[in-house]
Amino acid sequence: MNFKDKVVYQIYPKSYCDTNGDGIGDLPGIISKLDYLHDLGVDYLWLNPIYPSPQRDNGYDVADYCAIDPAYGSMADFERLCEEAEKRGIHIMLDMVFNHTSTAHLWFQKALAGEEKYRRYYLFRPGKADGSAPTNWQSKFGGPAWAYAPEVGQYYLHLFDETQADLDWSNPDVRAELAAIVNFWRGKGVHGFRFDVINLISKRAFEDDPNYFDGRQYYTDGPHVHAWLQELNRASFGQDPDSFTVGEMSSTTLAACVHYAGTESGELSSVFTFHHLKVDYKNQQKWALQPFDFAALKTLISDWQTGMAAGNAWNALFWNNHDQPRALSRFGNDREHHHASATMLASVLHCLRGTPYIYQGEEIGMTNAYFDDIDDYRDVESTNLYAELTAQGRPAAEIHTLLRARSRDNARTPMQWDSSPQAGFSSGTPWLRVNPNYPRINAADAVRDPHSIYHHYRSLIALRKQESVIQDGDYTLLLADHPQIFAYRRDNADAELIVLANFYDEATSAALPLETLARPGDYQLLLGNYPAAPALSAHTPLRPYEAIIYLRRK
Ligand code: TEU
Ligand code: CA
Repeated sequence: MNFKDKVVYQIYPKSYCDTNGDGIGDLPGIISKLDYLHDLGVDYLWLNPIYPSPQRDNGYDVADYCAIDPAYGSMADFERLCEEAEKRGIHIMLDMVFNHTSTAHLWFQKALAGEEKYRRYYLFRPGKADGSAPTNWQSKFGGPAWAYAPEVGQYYLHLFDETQADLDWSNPDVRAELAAIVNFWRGKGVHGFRFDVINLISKRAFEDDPNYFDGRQYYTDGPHVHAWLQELNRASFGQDPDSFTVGEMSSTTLAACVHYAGTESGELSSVFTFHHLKVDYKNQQKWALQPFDFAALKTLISDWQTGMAAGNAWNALFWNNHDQPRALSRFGNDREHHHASATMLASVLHCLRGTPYIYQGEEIGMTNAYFDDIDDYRDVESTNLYAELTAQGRPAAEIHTLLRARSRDNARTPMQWDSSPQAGFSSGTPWLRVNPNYPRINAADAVRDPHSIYHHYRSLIALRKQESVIQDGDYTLLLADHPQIFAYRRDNADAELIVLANFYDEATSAALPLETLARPGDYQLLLGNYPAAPALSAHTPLRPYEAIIYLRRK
């Protein structure tokens, strides 16, 4: 299937639209918004997990892979969602959380009850001679990555929360179960799959980590990961010529991703990678703040653009998801330049080579939540951090600064539909507070205003479908050393595209080396984010956060 002209929209079901007033978004709510999504022009809807779950990690702790959590609706609702979406030419993409299950899953319960078959589904290991955990690895959510199960007399590995037990993929029964789950959903007409932290499934060895302490070198891009993905592909989605898959790759490398998402690899269609979203991490630490490193951002995006193309592999393109603070609040200016910075970020991303993802609310310029009360937070990672740093004696104000910048709840606040109470998300009390800026930032206003951020996204989606150069053109970085401008060229047999974007509050100008351009007069303005964009010249002026896309047809 050709997916080069497709755009994916990510829905966080819990926060999208609540139709029965329990404060939790649901499948009927998504169905009620399909016309909105169709008008936007997206092709796929990736839904975060909707399976029965204790919700300790908002559904990434799956208790049953082949059912719908009653909080979201029924299987009949899901089938209706698929049908109604397909009627509008939209496909559903489901989230497959296969590195771990919830400890509430029947498999784990049977393991605890002493069934040998199921104990072998997980990574139970004896403690060290002194009774301490088998290795010193740290959980990604803080604390040790091993928990002791007295029922078994051993520890089990959990790279995430202690209620998320890692599966043992080296057990062929496990791999067969997982393929059967994909096939179950294929049977419902699902063609799209997103695989959660799929590059962590192959553990290299269970040893103390002397270097980084967290253990990631022992399980990231492990020895069998490619073989197991190829096997899963053959046993499930690879049998469907219309399948489209994306793997979430944690702390990976370009070389590994060329395999994961290589056209000829028989693994996945595409990958999510995160290097470009760590440029504001001080010393690679999520909970240490620094202004984003613009030079690094450009280099990373460019290296992945050219490296994946050279390897004949395909990338996902995204600024936002449910785990990231809002990019607009992070790389833009969500106060004085709300519209310009939101549309600039969108323009830069949507003209790159790869599949663009729009995370719910991004298309209307939703911002970080900026909560200042720990009771407003729901995410286990945030509440764990608060407890941990408080215990270390860090002042509350300091911890709040970190959470306001980095908490995953920044992205998870309810979708802002209109200016009615609770932003039109729910008639009850939302599970997570609505951002108080909804009277100003909401979908109803955005759809009405032809110059809104929403309409800019619509135009970008339409352009990808119209212009083959956006789908498959070669990428070249321009003005590599410019401290404010991200500029690049896309080029194929049909056309040449030039994108100029100012990432900062101050005006500047793009001095493109004229010898690299065909006659400047040949470039037409395709899309700008300010009224009256200038023509392309040797010194194209750019206002704060201005982004301009030019096209030259061949
Ligand atoms: O996330 C994987 C992951 O490692 C991160 O994005 C993580 O949330 C972040 O590093 C914490 O700082 C995936 C899901 O997207 C996330 O929501 C889940 O919590 C996680 O896997 C476990 O299933
Ligand atoms: Ca509901």
